[in-house]
Amino acid sequence: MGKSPEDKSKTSEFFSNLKTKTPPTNSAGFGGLKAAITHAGKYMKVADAFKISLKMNQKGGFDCPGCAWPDPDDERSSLGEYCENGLKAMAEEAQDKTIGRAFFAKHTVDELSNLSDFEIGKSGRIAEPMFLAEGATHYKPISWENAFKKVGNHLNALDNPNEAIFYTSGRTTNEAAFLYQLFVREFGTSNLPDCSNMCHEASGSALSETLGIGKGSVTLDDLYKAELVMVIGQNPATNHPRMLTALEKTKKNGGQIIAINPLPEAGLIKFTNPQNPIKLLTGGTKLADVFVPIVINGDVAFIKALLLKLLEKEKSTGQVFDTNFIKEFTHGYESFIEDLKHYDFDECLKLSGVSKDVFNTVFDLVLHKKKIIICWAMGLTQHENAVDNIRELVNLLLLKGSIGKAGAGTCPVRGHSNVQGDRTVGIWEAAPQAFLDKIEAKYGFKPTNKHGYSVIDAIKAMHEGKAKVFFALGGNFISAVPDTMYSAQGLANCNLTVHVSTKLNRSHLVTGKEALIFPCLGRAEKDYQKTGIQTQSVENSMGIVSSTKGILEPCSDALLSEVAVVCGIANATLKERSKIDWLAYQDDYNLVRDDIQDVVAGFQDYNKRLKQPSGFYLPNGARERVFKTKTGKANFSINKLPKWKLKGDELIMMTIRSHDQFNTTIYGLNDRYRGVYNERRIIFMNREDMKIRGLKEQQIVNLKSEFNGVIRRVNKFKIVGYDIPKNCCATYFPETNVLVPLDSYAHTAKTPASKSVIITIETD
Ligand SMILES: Nc1nc2c(c(=O)[nH]1)N[C@H]1C(S)=C(S)[C@@H](COP(=O)(O)OP(=O)(O)OC[C@H]3O[C@@H](n4cnc5c(=O)[nH]c(N)nc54)[C@H](O)[C@@H]3O)O[C@H]1N2
Ligand SMILES: Nc1nc2c(c(=O)[nH]1)N[C@H]1C(S)=C(S)[C@@H](COP(=O)(O)OP(=O)(O)OC[C@H]3O[C@@H](n4cnc5c(=O)[nH]c(N)nc54)[C@H](O)[C@@H]3O)O[C@H]1N2
Ligand SMILES: [Mo]
Repeated sequence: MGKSPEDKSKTSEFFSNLKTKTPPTNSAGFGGLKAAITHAGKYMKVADAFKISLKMNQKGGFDCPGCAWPDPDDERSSLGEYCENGLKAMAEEAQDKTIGRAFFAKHTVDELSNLSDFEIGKSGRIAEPMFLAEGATHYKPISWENAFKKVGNHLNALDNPNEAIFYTSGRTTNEAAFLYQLFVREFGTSNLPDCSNMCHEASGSALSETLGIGKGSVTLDDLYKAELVMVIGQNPATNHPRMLTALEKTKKNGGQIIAINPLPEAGLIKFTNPQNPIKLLTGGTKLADVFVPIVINGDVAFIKALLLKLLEKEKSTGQVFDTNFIKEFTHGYESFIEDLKHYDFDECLKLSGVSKDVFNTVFDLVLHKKKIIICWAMGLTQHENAVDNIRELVNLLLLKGSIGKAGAGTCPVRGHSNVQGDRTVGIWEAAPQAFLDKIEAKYGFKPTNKHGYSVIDAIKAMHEGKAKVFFALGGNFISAVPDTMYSAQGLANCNLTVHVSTKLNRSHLVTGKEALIFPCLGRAEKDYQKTGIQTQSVENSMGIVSSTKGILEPCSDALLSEVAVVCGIANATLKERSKIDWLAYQDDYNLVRDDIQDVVAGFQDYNKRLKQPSGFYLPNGARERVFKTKTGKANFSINKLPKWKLKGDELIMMTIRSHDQFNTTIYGLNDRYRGVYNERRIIFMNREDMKIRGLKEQQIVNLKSEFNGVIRRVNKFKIVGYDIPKNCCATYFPETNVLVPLDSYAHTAKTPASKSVIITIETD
């Protein structure tokens, strides 16, 4: 009898040798460079590492798959526009170890699931397509042709196209993503959940409603020109290291920075640019002028406190708000102010957990600034009231007229390198009718306008037996989603699960009755097709579309590009009933871009403009003060304080990334900037909270979450006392995804609330 899907989805409960040090305040510098080079040297050929570091994010080079931070339009560092974690991401992808039939013959699926995520990832790049038959213990090789047929047969055997789910992770390029959604829509469904549903969906919802565009409004140049940058709920030193170079420039130009975060994250406080040799020697730049140690989910309360004081000052001086902007460009000001007046300043400040002194410093900084940028990431989007968090920030920007002018605006810092582009070209379970009409006009079939499943709905559908085929273009679904046990059962209910992947991950081990692994080329690899080596394109966090072209030889001859996989499946599934010549696209990606330009707004002359060294900007209404909302104006919104309350010994827990991981890919077991070494099964706790509960440093505890009467548990975590506000705690994602309730998600956006999980600590 094999292991149950739930057991296979669990991360292993063994400990390494936890060591802790006082966390540094500074980031990058020599330590960062050294860590990057040592890491790359361990897993890839030195010559390849060197080649990669010089070409990464250069004009005409390839786009780092590490994050979505933009590259400077003009000057780029000759030392390479990369960072420690970008190089680590590349080393993972370009590692020279491969696994194929011999590896899978040696290890059963059950056996592999006993490994930690760190070990699974280190197995190597997948070298050939593999198939797991019903009831089998081992994956076996399969030809591409037979594999495509298998997918086609399963899809065509469904009673209804809506019984299939097509997930996307955000590394997929525009070309592959466009073809994928086109195939899914021609097949007859809009079940296109993607990682964005778990990431910035709340930003998209809030920004579309208030500003008429689900993306940020600023460019890098705006960041350099801002008088004030607020960085909220984001840990750039680890997750967007090149952002710190931009913030360094903000400071140099006289701008100021406020960091709002439960943790005093290194780098936000001080940063040494690894590409500036003088700074390496002199010890870096102080970044944040003020650090606000907010309690988890205290953001709406804090911003409301700020709005209340600004309103008071506006009433007495008339010089705080941008009244001309408010009159000309906004809607809903009066009702917003009316609502705001009902709140009590002291109560809001108390809820935020911030001291009066820190508040006053922030208030003085915000009061007279006219060019404000607010940057945020998962610390704001992964709560039940995530949409409110972001709308409240928009209220602040609108009052200050800080939108649609140089040095001001919204900056949701995106995660995956092309997550924004994927949505732009149609990976959307709720695509607008105008987009569907364009598809119909171009291809002559009518795409369904019924909204498809988002991630949460997809999990429920699989669990309830309403979905039978799960297909993933990239990603690691089982480890990324909430409520691991419930989700594992959902996947196991499927007849077929398919993953297009570069590397082995847990989702290949928690399978449907049958399973396929499709190995694909990574970003750094050359994509050889009939018309030569292909170029692809991606869109970064600031709406710039640029080209990316691999430079290394593929790690195996049996790999296909994602474009070729999608074309192969579309061809094998739709056959004569398709109106599209699928196989033509894979020979020449220029043809895909010609189609995108006809269907998606803003892509005119796509092939030509992609040749421009820095790519091109997509249109952005908010940047021009053209607000495409229902009212035709920028909308103020009314947001309430969050309702949750802790009972008894409960704590509120955020699940965060360590410095040594990319989402579910674990590079190593250290979290250098937080002073943690050799271990991931830890819980960061406030030292007073530990004392009250009689808990000691490094004590082993179990964690329990209770939501709507359902209890979820995860065992064996070591306590690390940390500088975190009282009643708050933090653990790493994905080890504690088991505790995140499926039904706890952001209203409107359905982003899982993985930064506000209510837990209790158990000792046995
Ligand atoms: N090296 C590396 N780079 C990455 C990734 C990676 O895993 N590794 N992941 C990529 C992806 S997909 C994404 S989405 C981004 C993620 O980038 P981040 O959002 O920076 O990642 P998280 O670790 O989730 O960090 C959330 C931050 O928000 C804070 N926070 C948590 N709750 C709250 C709150 O209630 N209020 C406030 N104000 N702060 C809060 C946490 O202390 C933490 O500093 O990074 C991208 N880049
Ligand atoms: N508790 C908790 N859960 C979270 C989060 C959190 O903060 N807390 N964050 C959420 C967020 S922001 C996100 S974005 C999701 C991430 O969810 P996903 O995007 O699903 O997960 P990743 O870990 O980024 O996916 C890694 C896998 O992608 C494959 N891969 C890598 N490169 C390529 C490529 O070029 N092509 C293909 N086809 N495959 C490739 C590799 O096999 C690798 O194992 O997780 C979410 N889950
Ligand atoms: Mo993300």
